[in-house]
Amino acid sequence: MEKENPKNSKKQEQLDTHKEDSTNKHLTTNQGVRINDNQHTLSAGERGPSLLEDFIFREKMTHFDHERIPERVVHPRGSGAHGVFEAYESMKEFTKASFLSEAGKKTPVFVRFSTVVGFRGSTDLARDVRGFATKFYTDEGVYDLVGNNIPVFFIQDAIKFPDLVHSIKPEPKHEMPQATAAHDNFWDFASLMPEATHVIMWILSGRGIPRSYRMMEGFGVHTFKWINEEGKVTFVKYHWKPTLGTHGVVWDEAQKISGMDPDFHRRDLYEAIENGNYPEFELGVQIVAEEDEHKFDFDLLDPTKLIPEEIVPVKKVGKMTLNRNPDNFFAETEQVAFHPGHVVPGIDFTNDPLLQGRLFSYTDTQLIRLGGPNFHEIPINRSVAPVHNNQRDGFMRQTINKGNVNYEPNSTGGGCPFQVKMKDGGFVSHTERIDAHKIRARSKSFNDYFSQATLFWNSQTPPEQKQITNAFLFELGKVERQEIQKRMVGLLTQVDKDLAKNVAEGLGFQVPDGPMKPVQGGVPADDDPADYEPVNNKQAVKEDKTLSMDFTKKGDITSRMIAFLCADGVDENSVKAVKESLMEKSAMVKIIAPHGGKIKTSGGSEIPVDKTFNTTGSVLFDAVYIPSGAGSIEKLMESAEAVKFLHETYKHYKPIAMDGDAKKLLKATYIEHLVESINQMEQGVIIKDSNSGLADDFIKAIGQHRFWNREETDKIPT
Ligand code: HDE
Repeated sequence: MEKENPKNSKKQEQLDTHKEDSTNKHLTTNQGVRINDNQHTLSAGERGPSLLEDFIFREKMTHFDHERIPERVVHPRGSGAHGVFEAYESMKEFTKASFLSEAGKKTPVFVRFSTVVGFRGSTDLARDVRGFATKFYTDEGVYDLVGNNIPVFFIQDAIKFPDLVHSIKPEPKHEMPQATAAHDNFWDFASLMPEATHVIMWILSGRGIPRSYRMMEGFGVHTFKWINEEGKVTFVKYHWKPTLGTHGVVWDEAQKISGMDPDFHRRDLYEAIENGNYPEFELGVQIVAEEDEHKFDFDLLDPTKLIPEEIVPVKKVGKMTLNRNPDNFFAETEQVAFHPGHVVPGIDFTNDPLLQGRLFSYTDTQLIRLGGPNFHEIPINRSVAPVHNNQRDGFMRQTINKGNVNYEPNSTGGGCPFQVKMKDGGFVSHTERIDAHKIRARSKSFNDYFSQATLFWNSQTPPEQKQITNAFLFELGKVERQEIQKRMVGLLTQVDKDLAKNVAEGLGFQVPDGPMKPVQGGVPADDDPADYEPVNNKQAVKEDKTLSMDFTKKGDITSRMIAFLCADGVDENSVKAVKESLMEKSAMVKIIAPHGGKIKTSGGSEIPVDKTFNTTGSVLFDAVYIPSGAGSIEKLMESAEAVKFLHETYKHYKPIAMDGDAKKLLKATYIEHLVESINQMEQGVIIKDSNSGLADDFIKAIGQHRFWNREETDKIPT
């Protein structure tokens, strides 16, 4: 892989000027006064009271007392990385945006991935939408693409956002539960907002519990406008496609990871970058000519709909490589301020009522979160394009504006800074003609709530459908009021009859005939409820394979975590041969053993142990390998933890490889009878000698990610 030099960018130079390095430096106060005692408060005698005049103590404590800033009201838990975006070809035909103007053009970026609901310290593996926000430091100013890992949203109008977020956050009475939608308030809201049904299908699929931030897609969600030099408009939908493919974990795993390593995604991103396995995402766009705006079965302005790739393919326009971890989490990842309204010439908004509301909300929220109007001056937020205007003052102003002129037009300042002449570029809004009444209403073209939910359902493989059904049983099973469960299942009857039936049966009631009329929610008081009747089966495309995660790119095992279960007496060659083959393919190998320190091999050499059964578990790995060695296998057979490791790996559909006699370990498990009769390659359990092609088969199996065709996984206790 050709590695980008992480230091090589204008943004990097700008950030470097703000960096502090205390190597070989004295400790000082914030005023630069050197401190010679950082252990004792100034006091009247050794046993006497502290003195108010101790400015060193007061300054240190005051700063500490003010360390926290309000967390984001949504997306508080996140992880960031620096990188570079490189355009594949000129997109000038469609947009004058300079970062897309020529092949090979590079633009520095900062990305923040996040969960939406959980607080800042919550688990990464919550079932949730993931934020995928990218700041492009373009030579024409900052462009923020503030997207999610799911292409559709819960609601159609921004005015419902506070209700949505209130309903999904912990309940106000007791602030429970944390980082989950599985409670009455959310499902009450969702069951009264049929437009949320589509996004719910996505969240309850593997997309809601990604394997890694590096292995999820990103979407701009709304339709945006691109504008070229001639002022011609084209509609676009943005996609980020991870080069490692799109992968998820299963729910049992997610819950266990949350206990074992709540920082799982943060750690994965950080370590991958430190190890040089730079995450890569290709930027794609679905391009729709302006004159085709109305040719779809849904409204392009409706953020609860996607354009099936079957109709409009995704054109790849560039690649983003994340190649550097932030130096300081707070300064960079916490203080970064995204805003869908940060656009550059060549990019414009559509009238999507959700997007329009977002254009207000993001600056507003930064004002409280970052404490004033100068957040654009925080190093991570600074544009690399020069900033000149007459905005002045405010909390924490950093820029020292020279001169006596802070208004325009002016004569004493030579008219500077002056407006850009049309011929010299600058941002020009699309001169869209609007001729309308001022009303509070939604276009009827937004009313089809279910057919894309059905499209999504139909596009899933049977194991994926089973996961979604189980996820409904978990989420709705946590709901205490049966009328809410029933109302939700009523909506599911519009998506798929079998899904509704299976969920109803699992919850213990008869499937309702159909959706119940929204009681109060969803329907403005003096509107005709008939207007809100769902219109099903409008969507012409009935199935789209790109909606299934099973369709994703496979085969690349870069950075996959492989556990080697070993104990004293392991065969050194059996470890070495497979480890080398895996590492050649850039996978990461960890030796897991019953005790720490080193294990003795059958030949008398020693192998350092990376983790013990006390400090790790199968859920933190992508696959497991059992090297041979009679002594080692005997000890593992006696270890309940080793047996559990294997059970879980099988239950979670992950590849297992065993070198020759290591298969004796199966005798201590519940899976022996399952493994005996299977086709090894088809079900990802490879038992052969390490010198007869085991590593190659194992690598192929890991590249498949999961083996959903395994049998009786429900019956395996873990
Ligand atoms: Fe956001 N959203 N959002 N959102 N959003 C915020 O802004 C909001 C929506 C998204 O890593 C907040 O700086 C409204 C859709 C991401 O810092 C806030 C509406 C999409 C992030 C806000 C939406 C997003 C945010 C909270 C409905 C996908 C995290 C802190 C009208 C396209 C960015 C902040 C980061 C954050 C408002 C809907 C993505 C309150 C009002 C749709 C990735 O301003």
